[in-house]
Amino acid sequence: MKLYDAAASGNCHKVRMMLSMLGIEHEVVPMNLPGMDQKTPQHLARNPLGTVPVLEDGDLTIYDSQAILVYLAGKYGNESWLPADPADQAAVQQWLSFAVNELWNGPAIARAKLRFNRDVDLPRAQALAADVLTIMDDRLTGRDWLALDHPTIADIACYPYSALSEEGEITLAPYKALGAWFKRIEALPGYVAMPGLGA
Ligand SMILES: N[C@@H](CCC(=O)N[C@@H](CS)C(=O)NCC(=O)O)C(=O)O
Repeated sequence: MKLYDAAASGNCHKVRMMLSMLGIEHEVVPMNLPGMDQKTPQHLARNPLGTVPVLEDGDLTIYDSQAILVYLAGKYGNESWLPADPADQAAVQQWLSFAVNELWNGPAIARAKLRFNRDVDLPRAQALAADVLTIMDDRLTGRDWLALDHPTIADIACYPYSALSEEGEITLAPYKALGAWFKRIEALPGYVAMPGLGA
């Protein structure tokens, strides 16, 4: 299995965590995003959006970190990471969508401005981030995991960009339940850190 990866990418970090937690051997292919490796014809053939992560498993190529988590959990995980029950699946899917929409447009975009000088509306992203982190903190008050009563791919998908919020100059101090959840994720067997995250 091959992961086209960028070390500073939270989306790639989700996949690195899942591969490690499931104990899946794989090769990491580092992509230089400022050097535009992701826009070469070879990579656009893997992913027409020209982004990472991309996973290759034999003849299968998958892009989008959420789609990759669904695949890895379904093919290589046990049912607890992505349950078969439709109501449970919907609960997980809500948070996968939250990862792509709210977490990306809030904390991830604020970080993109301050770490990578992306041309984005920083005050708007930071204001959205505060709303998004409040929603997560409220959800995690009195419960351990986002979607169900055990860890699922919803937790993996939502972790990197919420935990990296301070790189977008969004303080995490007020969000106590969120902070406790970060620690629970970081204690899961197979957790891997990335710069700015975890031990
Ligand atoms: N929804 C996609 C987003 C992928 C994405 O935007 N990846 C970024 C790195 S975090 C990227 O490749 N950026 C380079 C570019 O847009 O040229 C996912 O979850 O994988």
